[in-house]
Amino acid sequence: MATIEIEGRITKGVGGFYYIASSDGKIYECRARGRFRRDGITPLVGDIVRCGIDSASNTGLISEILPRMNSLIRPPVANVSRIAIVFSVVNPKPNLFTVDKLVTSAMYAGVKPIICINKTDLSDGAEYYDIYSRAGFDTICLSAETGENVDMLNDMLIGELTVFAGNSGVGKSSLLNRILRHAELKTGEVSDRVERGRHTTRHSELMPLDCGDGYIIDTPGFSSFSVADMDEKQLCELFPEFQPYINDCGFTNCSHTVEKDCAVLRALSVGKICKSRHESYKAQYKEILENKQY
Ligand SMILES: Nc1nc2c(ncn2[C@@H]2O[C@H](COP(=O)(O)OP(=O)(O)O)[C@@H](O)[C@H]2O)c(=O)[nH]1
Ligand SMILES: [Mg+2]
Ligand SMILES: [Zn+2]
Repeated sequence: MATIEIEGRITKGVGGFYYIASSDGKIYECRARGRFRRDGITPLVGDIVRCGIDSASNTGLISEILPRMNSLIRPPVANVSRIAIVFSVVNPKPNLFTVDKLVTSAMYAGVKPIICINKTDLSDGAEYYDIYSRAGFDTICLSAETGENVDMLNDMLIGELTVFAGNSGVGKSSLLNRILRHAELKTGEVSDRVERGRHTTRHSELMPLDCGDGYIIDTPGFSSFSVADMDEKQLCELFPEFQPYINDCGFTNCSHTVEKDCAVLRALSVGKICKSRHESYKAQYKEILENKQY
């Protein structure tokens, strides 16, 4: 029995089987070696792995997981390089607290967000574009309905492993149907509810970009990451637009919420920092402190 060594990426995991896309364009079905379980290691979708494959059956065993760049808990996926945070200008109208929580979670995971302002065929997204582009994020106004600027988003996904996040109804599935030629994701709120129910037994799956270089992960209903163990002192570091100011505050332990001699609050008062972003900062700061008390 001939065994060949391959290296590839886990694109799907179901019931102890992992599907590995190797650079030769093939998909191999593998199990993990018992050693991983004994060591408390679970291979994740997104992992780059080495496997020993039986060339007769094209199945085999994962022998090694290469070091991870990062890993998310929900969805459970490793080596995420971008998080596309989707919201719509209307229907549903944006909840910037929710958006900013996702932005902070992405920053905490060390992943650069792409802010996707969808449904701009229905209403101008300029107000939101201004907030997020000025804060230093890659920001796109687009429409899954008309296709406007979808190619711009597409270009940003090349070579990346991107998680799509955002509330139900904002148009994630519609965008993915535009981006992925072969995708036929269900759209609309009713089917979304069905999908969510089904998702409890379904596993995350990477979908390859049409160009072959890059993956998207489809996670129905997914809307927030866990920031449970974050320290409130770290929080300001996750707001890129605060960075030019935080060293000029009067107190070294400035919380940038109420202090008199706070350079962040000064920048806010002259409009150099957007109000909604600072409101979100204060709300997140409070939430972290409240969670700490238990
Ligand atoms: N007018 C308009 N409607 C959209 C757009 N994108 C999505 N929709 C609609 O919004 C609803 C929810 O879209 P869906 O893709 O299922 O959202 P998801 O829950 O985030 O996956 C559907 O009825 C879509 O047809 C858009 O850019 N413009
Ligand atoms: Mg959907
Ligand atoms: Zn301050």
